[in-house]
Amino acid sequence: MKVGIIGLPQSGKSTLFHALLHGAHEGAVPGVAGAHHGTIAVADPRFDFLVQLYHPKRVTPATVEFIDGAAHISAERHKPAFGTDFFQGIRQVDALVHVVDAFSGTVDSLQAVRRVDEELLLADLMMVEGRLERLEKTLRARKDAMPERAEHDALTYVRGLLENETPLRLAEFTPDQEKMLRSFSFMTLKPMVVVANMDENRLQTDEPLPDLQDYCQQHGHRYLSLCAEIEFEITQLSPEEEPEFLQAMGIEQPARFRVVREVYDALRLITFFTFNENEVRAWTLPRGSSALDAAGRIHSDMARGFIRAEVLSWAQMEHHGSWENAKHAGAIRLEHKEYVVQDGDVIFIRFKV
Ligand SMILES: Nc1nc2c(ncn2[C@@H]2O[C@H](COP(=O)(O)OP(=O)(O)OP(=O)(O)O)[C@@H](O)[C@H]2O)c(=O)[nH]1
Ligand SMILES: [Mg+2]
Repeated sequence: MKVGIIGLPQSGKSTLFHALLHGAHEGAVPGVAGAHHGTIAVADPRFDFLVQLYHPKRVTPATVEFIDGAAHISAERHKPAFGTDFFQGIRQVDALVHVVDAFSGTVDSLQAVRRVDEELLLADLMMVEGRLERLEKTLRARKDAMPERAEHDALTYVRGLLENETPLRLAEFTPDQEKMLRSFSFMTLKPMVVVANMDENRLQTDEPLPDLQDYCQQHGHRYLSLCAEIEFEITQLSPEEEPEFLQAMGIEQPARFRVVREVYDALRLITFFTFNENEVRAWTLPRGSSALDAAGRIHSDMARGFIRAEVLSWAQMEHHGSWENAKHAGAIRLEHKEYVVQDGDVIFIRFKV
């Protein structure tokens, strides 16, 4: 999964990026000037619990790739210039983290978020108009060109939405429309987490930016506030120092947990776990996926030869302390293909090929 970090110049994108990486390796993004990326293991106490329990030879956590600086905005902070290369590095990301300066006192954070949102909307509108023009040319020549007609109708609907300043993530589409629109990688269709980058001294006051929070709610953005600078400091601490520092700062969880959780929620993703003596592994699936989807995620043979899934809910896993105890207590369920996988399920697929 890829997440693009965007925002106006000097809003704290790189500071947050490094806080999220938590020392993980970073590299330049080929072909995108100034952009960096890095992949982190998704921190998950449930995963750590399983690793402690089974001491497998190999551990494979879920991962997220973050890209910083791919959305290129030049010029000074009050008059940002969105170049034609603005979207170069973020077209293909799954979600956006939008960092806004709420620390310097010189930026109206609501306006800043609006400004970038407008730009994303305009980019979608331009793309739609370009495509519509070409479709109309085709349709003038061949009135009965069917797939073109359907695409034209769907894009006309999309254009109407965008002209009304409705981000596409708020719109309702039929499954057919959704499928057709996927190839456009529309920016306003991407889930977004707005991160208000707070001044270190205002972190502990509650409900700091109600206007921005309202705006986010109305536009389908997730919202969270943090102080990127402090989050970066946290990455410099030893594991022993961290809890004390967090407590002193009144931070319940560091950003690398919170941001990733919001992104997962925004993308409607869930995690399930598998284990044996060789490997403990976390897997990511769209919410609503079936046991058969889970099997297919692990191996196509498992999906083909699927018999049953043995499933232990995370609550039961915690309650019994191990798979084996849960088994003795009869807490492991046998589920069919259609079973809807729940976040945190520990799954063992029975299959035959
Ligand atoms: N006080 C304070 N300063 C911050 C915070 N986050 C970032 N800064 C400062 O803001 C400046 C810009 O931070 P960066 O992380 O480089 O911002 P950026 O968005 O990556 O900047 P560009 O890549 O140039 O657009 C730096 O001087 C940071 O030290 C914060 O939470 N509090
Ligand atoms: Mg930067």
